[in-house]
Amino acid sequence: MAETLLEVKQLTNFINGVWGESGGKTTAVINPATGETVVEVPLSGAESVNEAVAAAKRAQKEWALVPAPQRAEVLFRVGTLLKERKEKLSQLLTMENGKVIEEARGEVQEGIDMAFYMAGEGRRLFGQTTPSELKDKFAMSVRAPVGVVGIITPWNFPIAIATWKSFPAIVAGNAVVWKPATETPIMAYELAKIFEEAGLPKGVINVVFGSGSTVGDAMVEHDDIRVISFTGSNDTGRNIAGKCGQQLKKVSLEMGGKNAVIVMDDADLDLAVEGILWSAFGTSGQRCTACSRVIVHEAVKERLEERLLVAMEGLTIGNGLDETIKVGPIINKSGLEKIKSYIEIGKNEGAKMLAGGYVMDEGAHAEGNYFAPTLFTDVTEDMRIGQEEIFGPVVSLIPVKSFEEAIEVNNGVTYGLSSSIFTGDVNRVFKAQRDLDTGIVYVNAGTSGAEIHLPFGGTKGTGNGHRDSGVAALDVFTEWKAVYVDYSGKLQRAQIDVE
Ligand code: UN1
Repeated sequence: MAETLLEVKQLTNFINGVWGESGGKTTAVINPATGETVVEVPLSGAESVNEAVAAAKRAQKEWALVPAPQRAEVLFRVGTLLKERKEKLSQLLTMENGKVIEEARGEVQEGIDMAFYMAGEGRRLFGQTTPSELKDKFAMSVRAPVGVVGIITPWNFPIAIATWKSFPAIVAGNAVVWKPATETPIMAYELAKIFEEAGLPKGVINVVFGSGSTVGDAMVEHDDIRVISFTGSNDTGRNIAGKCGQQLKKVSLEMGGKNAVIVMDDADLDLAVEGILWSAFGTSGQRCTACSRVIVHEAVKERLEERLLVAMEGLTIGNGLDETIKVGPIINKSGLEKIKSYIEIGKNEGAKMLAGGYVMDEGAHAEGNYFAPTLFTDVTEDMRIGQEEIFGPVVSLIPVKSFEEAIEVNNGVTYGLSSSIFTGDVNRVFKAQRDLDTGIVYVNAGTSGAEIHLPFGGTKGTGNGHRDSGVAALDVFTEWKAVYVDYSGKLQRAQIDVE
């Protein structure tokens, strides 16, 4: 199947508008549903990063001079091409990442939406005018591009997150060096081809495939990259932040969550079950926004458990290319091992396992990385399974006695990405949106499903105050420049010559 959708057996870097030669060191991209090799991806060295940065630096100077509405024209064309190729891209996405085809289509749609949304920014990129304290003087703040930006994207949303970062960077007049995850490089290859066809000048986007420790580090350490935008693991993010801090380099981090759905005693339980199922087991729990805790009022705990268990029985697990499958595989063997280890941790901590908890490796599941959707109950706040990100289809029920306790438990983790509450009480709705301490809050919906025109990101251990997506993304990829134009014809000193 991959052969018919993908014309190459080995991907190559895209630097200065030129596709590299095949050969050199590579690693295999494995379809997590079947164990088959889909394509080979290069493991580039630091010299490729140097080349890409040099190309980006040259290209950026010209690109920044192109009027923003014209820069946006390229994004309109990118959006149109993404739309035309939506089905092909979705199939390839399922093959490299494993997510079920319906979700893959949703993810490509996120990229299409982002293209048209950010293209619209080409006619806005709003700055501000402000009165000057002096006569015959004009003051304004404009958004200036930062120059060359480095983006490092994860395997769980290989196209959506890449578009959240590259589109605002490009429309704002920057050039990009992009390191996609080696597990899912096909989306990067396809998106780079689309940029090329859409007429983006050479060097404005450069793709360098390779490992975090070589390519990622070289990007982080390169003096000419002025911003790093990273989505991925907490350890890597902290490491990047440390290095960028030393170099006074701007860094935007998005590093996961321990997101909870709160189910109050007055909740519509059937709706809550649907919301939990979708956000806990969609993408096999491999979303930063995945629900991995359910904080449930004790009055409805048993009823919720019963209904969840029934609903979980209806989850079909397998190759996501089959339209009837609801839950796909785990990205790789080490992902599976991590999930397995948390099952042991949960059991040892005394949590009660009501369903799942095992690797599925028989029959149709023999070749892929499948894990049975798992439900723990009687989890307490202090347990590791209630605190740490598992990144798999494992959800922990934590019973509470009141609304106030639910909020406290929700906020009692180191992460702060997304939270949700199911309740029919309007007062609780407004209190919850104020008191839940995450960057994203849902009412009567699960914890996932962010829309591209709103800010995406979180508080505490999730990030460092920046946001992807939405207009807020422009803050990452631009510098505010204060511009004063004095038309009085004389020297006017601020603070001093004020009458
Ligand atoms: C992520 O998991 O890092 O809100 C991104 C959502 C998706 C994006 C998730 N739109 O679940």
